[in-house]
Amino acid sequence: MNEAAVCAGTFDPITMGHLDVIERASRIFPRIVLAVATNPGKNPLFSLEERIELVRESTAHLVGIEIDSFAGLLVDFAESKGVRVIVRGLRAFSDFEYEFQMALTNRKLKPQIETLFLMPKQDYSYVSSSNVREVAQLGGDTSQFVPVPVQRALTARFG
Ligand code: COD
Repeated sequence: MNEAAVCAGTFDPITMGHLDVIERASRIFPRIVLAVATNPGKNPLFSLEERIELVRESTAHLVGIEIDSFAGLLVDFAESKGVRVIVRGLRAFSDFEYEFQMALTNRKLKPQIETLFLMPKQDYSYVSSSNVREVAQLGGDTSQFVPVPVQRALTARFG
């Protein structure tokens, strides 16, 4: 497919689940824009610069990846990049309602932009950034859930 796609998220931090979806998308699309949301309202554990750097290091093995940040509407960001496809990961049924509302809202805002859902490998379908943060904060081993650069950053932060 000679198209590009945006994979957007807070990525606080990027997990093996995110990475699985990004790898699947990059097998379909030659160009992937990874859009790291500033999301100050979520009070992220990692700063925007740290999240971008961890996304960069964790996706260094992939070709056709661009990394950027955004603060406004995702559809406006996608349009500014000349991208018509937003890729989202669907972990479980519980993700569906939120994703459904977001996809339809985005379609109302910009009908020319399509949302595409990809499911991760089953092993990663339960992984979330919030669980990873909690395990790390409580001294648990996060190595199965996150790429190596993230594990290093979590160890540096929490010991
Ligand atoms: N397996 C598969 N997919 C996963 C996994 C996993 N284990 N973990 C996360 N994902 C997927 C998520 O489902 C999502 O598709 C993506 O990875 C990113 O996840 P997060 O949690 O890092 O990021 P979100 O979902 O908090 O990001 C939300 C946005 C910031 C993209 C969204 O709020 C947004 O677009 N904001 C801009 C404002 C806007 O445009 N609003 C209008 C739409 S309502």
